[in-house]
Amino acid sequence: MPEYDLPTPGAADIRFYREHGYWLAPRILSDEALESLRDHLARVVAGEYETARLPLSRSPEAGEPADKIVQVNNAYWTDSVISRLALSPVIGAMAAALTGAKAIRLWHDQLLFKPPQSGESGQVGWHQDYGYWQCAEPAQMLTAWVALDDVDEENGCMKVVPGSHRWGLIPEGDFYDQNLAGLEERIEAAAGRKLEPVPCILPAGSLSFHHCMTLHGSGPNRSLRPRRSLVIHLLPEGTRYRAGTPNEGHVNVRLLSGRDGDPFAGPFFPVLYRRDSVGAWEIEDGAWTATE
Ligand SMILES: O=C(O)CCC(=O)C(=O)O
Repeated sequence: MPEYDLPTPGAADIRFYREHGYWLAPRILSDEALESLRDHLARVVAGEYETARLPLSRSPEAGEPADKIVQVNNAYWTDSVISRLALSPVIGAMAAALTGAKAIRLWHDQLLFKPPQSGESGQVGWHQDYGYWQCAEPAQMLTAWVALDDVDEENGCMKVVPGSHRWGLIPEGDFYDQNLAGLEERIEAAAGRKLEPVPCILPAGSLSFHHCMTLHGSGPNRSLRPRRSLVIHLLPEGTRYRAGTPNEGHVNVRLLSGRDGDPFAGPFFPVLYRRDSVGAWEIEDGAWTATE
């Protein structure tokens, strides 16, 4: 029996996303699914890869002390449970509703782990994802940020700047700059506006969505709790390769091996959801699943 109603966003939620550039979605994962995901995340962080396939990249390397933020890109290559979440048709259906896309594909995933009391070494600098993704257009890509723990300001939840998806691209943004105050000053000077971020406070098992132009970042984990998440970067179907941008070196350009104007498609950009391709939903292993 389903534990939760199928949480496709309604008209008011879609309006909210389009106006503010983010949306907090309800819970989609049961306690059982969360427990399994946390267990598999710990294995990936430790470098124990179930599939024997390596992730695209990671920092720090497996075996090095995990005393700062741990980032594993394309963790879904390494583990079946992580893969199931990264390719969830429910998340795809929500993203399709928010963007109006016919289908949603994976751009890449990013497992993020902020260890307890990791302080400023866990911070993520203010940035717009599109600053890293100009090799893809149009700029309507989005991210599903899935909380595997309760997240709040104490353990360094993500913060977004509402409405900033309409500000244009601000080159000062930098995921890796942990001097948040200095970065804020430079971004405010460049944008000619004040940053007024709001925290994405989420219970474990729920998620937020943000537009690829929305400014976001996060502060330190000062708590005794971990902050574990799977960040799932998504492409509306029809997003195309744009050659010759500052992000020509993005690994997805290499994975596509295409020409200017080619759609990002094929096995490296798997489909999560295609409208009308799935008719029914059920809870399987504690998570929502499409049945056909
Ligand atoms: O988890 C964070 O604090 C930042 C995540 C992020 O940059 C993203 O979801 O695009």
